[in-house]
Amino acid sequence: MLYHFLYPLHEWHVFFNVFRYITFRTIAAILTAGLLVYFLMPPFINYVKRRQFGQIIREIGPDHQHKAGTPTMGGVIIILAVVITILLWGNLKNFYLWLTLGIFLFFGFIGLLDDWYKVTKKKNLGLTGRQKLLLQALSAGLFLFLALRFTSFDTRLAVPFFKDFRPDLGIFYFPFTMLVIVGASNAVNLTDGLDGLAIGPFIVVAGVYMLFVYLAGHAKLASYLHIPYVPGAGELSVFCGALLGAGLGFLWYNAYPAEIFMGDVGSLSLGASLGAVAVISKQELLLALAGGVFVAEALSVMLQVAYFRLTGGKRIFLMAPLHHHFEKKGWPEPKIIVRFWIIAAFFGLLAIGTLKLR
Ligand code: 57M
Repeated sequence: MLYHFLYPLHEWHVFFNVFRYITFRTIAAILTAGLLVYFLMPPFINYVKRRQFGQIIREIGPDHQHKAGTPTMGGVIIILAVVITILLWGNLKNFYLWLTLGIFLFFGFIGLLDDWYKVTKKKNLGLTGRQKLLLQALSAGLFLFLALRFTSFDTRLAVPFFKDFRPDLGIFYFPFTMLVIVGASNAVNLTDGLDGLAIGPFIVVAGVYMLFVYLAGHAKLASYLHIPYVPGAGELSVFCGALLGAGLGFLWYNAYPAEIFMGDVGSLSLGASLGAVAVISKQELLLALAGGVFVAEALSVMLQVAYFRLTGGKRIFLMAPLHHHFEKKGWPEPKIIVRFWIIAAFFGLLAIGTLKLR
């Protein structure tokens, strides 16, 4: 909004020219979203405590009983902060911005239903796993359809390290897009099992895509770096800035010992937004590298379940997802969390490093 009101004033004074720059608005978005979460979270925590929307801890698995009753659904404030920030600093004429915001909100809504069902034990609200996956897949399909219909977006796949190999997936871009967005959403959801364990790597990946989507939307830089040029994608840098800022603000309260959990409303929306940005920037495969921690966590579950079924009950890990394995090995929670952050930082740097390997 500020962009639309203040940028035109540059004819009156050159200072207002600054509102045109994506870089300026991205930094403003980081600060705005971070401060909004920082100041809005404490009253929300008090509200959740008053309403007793505390986390229910399941019996099986590593002992988390001491966490029972911890306020959850902090993702509601993350979403609120990101929406306000985008309305303030985004170029609201950018269709990719609305598409990505739509995915962010829809996945958040699915997560909110789940969280609400858990904290209020209202059976009728809980979506089954299949219903959730179907809704998520359909929304990802609609996301791609609208991008193909109303922008210059195409179905050619960009492959990291191979600058000239751009296969056109055609109709298969739909299942591919669904896999990226639904996969990212559920991988973040699985990872969110220790204080700060999901939001730390999320901040790293949001930062990596803040850079990549800016470059993808910049004709000269995209050409120089041999990455696909996606006209208009640069505006999503402001969105990634809002995600990063809100993530930093949330980490302030989710850091061990957590005062609040993000809930499925947070993990599903945050993961899906990373998937959506990865698709628009045509850097989907890169997400598997930048989000290596999320991939490792999701993979550990798939391998554990498959091996369990194949061997009639044997396990590869002491418990999946991966963070539970280290808990079972006796690693203190803060040590697991910070070590996952360190690995996430390395994956993020590797992802940025691929820019020079094309
Ligand atoms: C998402 N949710 C946390 C919190 C957070 C197929 C199977 C692998 C699924 C998986 C599962 O149920 N995952 C759901 C993980 C939960 O966190 C809540 O959920 C939101 C995120 N979706 O925001 O509201 C618990 O995690 C802890 N937590 C923190 N700090 C945080 O900042 O300590 C969360 C955030 C919270 C809190 O204790 O209650 C979760 O772990 O459920 N299932 C599992 O992960 C289970 N694994 C398992 O069954 N493994 C089996 C098979 C199926 C692979 C095996 O290895 O043989 C484990 N999780 C739990 N208990 N809770 C073990 C059993």
